[in-house]
Order: sequence, then structure tokens, then C-alpha cells
Amino acid sequence: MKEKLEKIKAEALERIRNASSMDNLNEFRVMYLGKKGQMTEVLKSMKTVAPEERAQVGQMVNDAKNEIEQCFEGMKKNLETAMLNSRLKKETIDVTLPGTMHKTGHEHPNSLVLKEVEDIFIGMGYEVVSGPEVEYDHYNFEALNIPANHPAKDEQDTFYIDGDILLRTQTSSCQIHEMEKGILPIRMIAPGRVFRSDNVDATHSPSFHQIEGLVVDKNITFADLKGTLNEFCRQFFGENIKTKFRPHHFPFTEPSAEVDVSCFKCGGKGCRFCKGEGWIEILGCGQVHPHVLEMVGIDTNEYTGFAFGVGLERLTLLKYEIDDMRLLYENDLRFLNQF
Ligand code: 2U9
Repeated sequence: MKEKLEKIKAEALERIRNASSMDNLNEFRVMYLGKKGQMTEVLKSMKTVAPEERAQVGQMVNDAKNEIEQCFEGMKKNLETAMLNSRLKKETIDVTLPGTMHKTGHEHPNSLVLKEVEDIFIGMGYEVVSGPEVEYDHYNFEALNIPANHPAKDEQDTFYIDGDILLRTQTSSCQIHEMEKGILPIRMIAPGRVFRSDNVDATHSPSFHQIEGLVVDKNITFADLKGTLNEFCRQFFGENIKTKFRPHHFPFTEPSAEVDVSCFKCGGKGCRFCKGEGWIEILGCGQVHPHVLEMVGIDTNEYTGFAFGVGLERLTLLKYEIDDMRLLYENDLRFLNQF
């Protein structure tokens, strides 16, 4: 019995000390100390030991068991430390290495210009209003004093969807919706996407953006229109900018005008940028045609208004000196990263 015990102990200690992994170690624990392990078997066979030797043998078995257990615990600690060290070594991060640069997006030049225009008008007490891109003929044309036979309604210019439903060609429809609410006075701008059946070239696109403005109040005159647009041009193009209001015709305004600004590159002398003109055309405007006000039930004896419209892309091209509108839509990062 004594010899058998010594043999088991020596073998167990040897195996435990040479265990190569935690799994391996646990295997030996089960093999020697488990319920059906060799040491348990020895304890069970104590019955066969002569009663006078039982105490001594019992002590020996317990000592051997304790020694194996201690050896196991010691080895377990060693393996755990080794595993931790190897993990720490593997997961070590060199904090002195340069980081990976992530490219962050930024606003499109059109969005930057729109924000600037909105801020100028918000600063003058205007509201920013949006409306649907799919419209009824009535809101896009009829209510704006554009009659059935007007060339602007031609299918060549307008994308018709079905019958009297179309893709809006101007954001003026938003202003009609706003006036129909019957709450006066109105001081609003309507920025948004518009659609026209145009071929793509450096200055045209079948989809572009407009910013239209509308003011309706008592005693609104052409002088209010001029003052407002002069202030806008000064804030947008610079303090020293000059403006010129040229008579024009729009069905929805009367009188109407187009506005030129003095060339902000050459100061009006004439250069390549303004094609030698000294002036650059930027927007259209006028006093709201009385028919337009009457059609939404506004009393023209009491109320008058002014309106204006500007192409957002046109402002962006001028502001950033871009010579081709297509660059704004192609999403070429070499172009967009410059803003
Ligand atoms: C209402 C009444 C009148 C809006 C106006 C213009 C003049 C104009 C063009 C600029 C360049 C369109 O994008 S563009 O091609 N717009 O010249 N727009 S007056 O007049 C309105 C709007 C709403 C109720």
C-alpha cells in the first residue's frame, strides 16, 4: 500500500509539474484527485488495511493527497501567470505609432452658400419655408399668373408626371401655399430643388436649386425691394458692391427687374470674370403682380408685396469662382475637398 501510494504520488507530481496547459493540468487533477481518481480509490481501499495500521496509512494518504493538491495549486498559478504574460505581450499597443487618419465629410459648397443666404435673410426677420417638389399645375403656374398658353408651360421645359401634376419648375409654389394660409404679413424665403427639362452643360442642369423670397405687408414699395436686395448683395458679396436694377418682365411680378452686381473681381472695370462687362447678373425680382395676390384672396387695396428669385448654383459658382456647374453634381472628391 505504502509503495503503491509513493508510486502514485511521484507519478502525479511529475505529471502536474510538466503540465503544458490548463486543460492538461485539469486532466491530471481529475485523474488523481477526482471522484474516481487514483487517490480517492486509495482512500476507498483503506478498508482492507489492518486496523492497527489504519491510522498511520491514513495519515500517509492524507499527506500525499495534500502534497498533490499543493503541487496542483502551485502549478495552476504558474500557468495562469504565464498565460497572462503571453496575452499582455500579444496585446501590447505601441502608443507612439501614428494613428489611422479618418476622413471626415463636410458640407457641399451649395449647402455652405445656402446657409449663408439663409442667415442673411433670417437676420432681416425672414422665415425659411419649404414645400413639395411634386406640385399641381395650379400652384406652379396658374396661381403665379402664368396662363395656359405660356411658353414656360411647354412640355419641353416642364417635367409633367400625370395630367396636371408636375415637378415644380420654381419654388414660388411654396409662397402660394404660404399666402393661402391667410396669415399676414409674410416675410419668407423658399429654398429648394426645382426641375426643368434642360440639357446638361456648364450652366444648365435638369435639376437645380432656387431661393425665392416673398414679402407681403401694408405699404410695401419698390424701395423696400431695392433696400432689401442691396443689403443682401452687400452682405453676400462685400461692402463695396454696387447694384443695378434693369427693367425686365416676369408674369408674376409687375414692375419686374433683373439685378446686376458690380464685378467683385475687377470692381467694375471689366475683366475675364465678368466678360468685360463690369457687371454680373445675379437675380430677378419685382413687386408681386396684383393678380397673384387677388387669386389667394389678399386685398390689394391694403396689401402689396415684393418677390425675388435667385439660382443657388449661380451664387455658388460666382462665390467660389467655379466655371462649370457640373462640378457641383459629380461628387469628385478632388473638387469637393477644396471646400
Ligand atoms: C410669388 C410671386 C412672385 C419670384 C421671382 C424671379 C423674379 C426670378 C429666377 C432667378 C434665376 C429663376 O432660378 S432662376 O432661373 N427667378 O428671376 N423670381 S421674381 O417671384 C414670385 C414668387 C412668388 C407668390
